[in-house]
Amino acid sequence: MDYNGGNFRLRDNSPVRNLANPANLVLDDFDLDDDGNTSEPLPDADLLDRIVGSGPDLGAFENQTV
Ligand SMILES: [Ca+2]
Ligand SMILES: [Ca+2]
Repeated sequence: MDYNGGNFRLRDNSPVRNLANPANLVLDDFDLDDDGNTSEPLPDADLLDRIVGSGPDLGAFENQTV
């Protein structure tokens, strides 16, 4: 969204949304998002859902807009 300002979240229209391979995601073994579910993928860097839309986004932050 704002590279120079240090905001590395993806814009809604970013071409790299949904491009990551879900097979490469690591499980949330330590339940970092504290929702009691350790069989889901590790949350993103904001501790929000790692997969929104048709697949995980490239980068540390998942765009949460469907
Ligand atoms: Ca996505
Ligand atoms: Ca969890």
